[in-house]
Amino acid sequence: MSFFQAVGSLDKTDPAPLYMQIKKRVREAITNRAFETDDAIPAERELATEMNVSRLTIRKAIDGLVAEGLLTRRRGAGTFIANRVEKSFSKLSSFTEDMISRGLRPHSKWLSKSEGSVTPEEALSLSLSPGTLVYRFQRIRYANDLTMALEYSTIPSYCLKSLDAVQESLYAALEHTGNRPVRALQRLRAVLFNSEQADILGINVRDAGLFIERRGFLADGRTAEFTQSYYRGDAYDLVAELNDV
Ligand code: 16G
Repeated sequence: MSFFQAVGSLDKTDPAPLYMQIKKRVREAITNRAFETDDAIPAERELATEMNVSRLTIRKAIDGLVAEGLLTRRRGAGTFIANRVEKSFSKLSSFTEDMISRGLRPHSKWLSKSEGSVTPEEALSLSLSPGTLVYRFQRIRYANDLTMALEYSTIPSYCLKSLDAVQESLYAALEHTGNRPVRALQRLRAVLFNSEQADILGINVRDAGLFIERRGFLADGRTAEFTQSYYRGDAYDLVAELNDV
């Protein structure tokens, strides 16, 4: 599909400023995966002619999309689709925050919510004594309407008011009770999605994924979360800033 087909023509009766309309169209096309990562977008002059707007308008729209991280400019080469979420591996951010900071709308679908005593395996992962009550949350995570990840969280009940305290964001609920983790250990490995996961995410069996396990801790050292996330490999780049020791 050509860039202009994917983006469509502008609605001149729409009262929103033209650069905002262009941003919205391009953002939608990107999140609907109409382009391949690294596809070049047409030059400013061509965009201005085809869309019948000034080059200044085009530049303003592109600047905004670059700032959102959806497009990248490469000196001397042009502007390209940066179709992946750059997720910092060194920040203790939440899915909701990661999406909002990119101008995407986070959304989740519940697979299940339950409470019960820790299983022996969870007791080990969370360093809890047998019999402790935990809440379990299983969610499909979306950016706009696109699946991004599958997430399975186990939270000790001392961190939340109730099972229903978690609505859209787990971290918002933890923060509400002063129990947002302040430190975490993360483990990452490459996985291939099995057929059940692929079905849920609407992708192909054996597509590549990133499995990230996070153990989050409170300031006093108690465990606040144990979450296993399966992120779509085609949607994420993990980025970390490294400093000399
Ligand atoms: C992120 C975290 C996950 C956390 C979730 C909370 C990673 C690898 N994982 O996905 O541990 O439970 O955010 O998101 O970053 P929420 O506040 O939007 O529910």
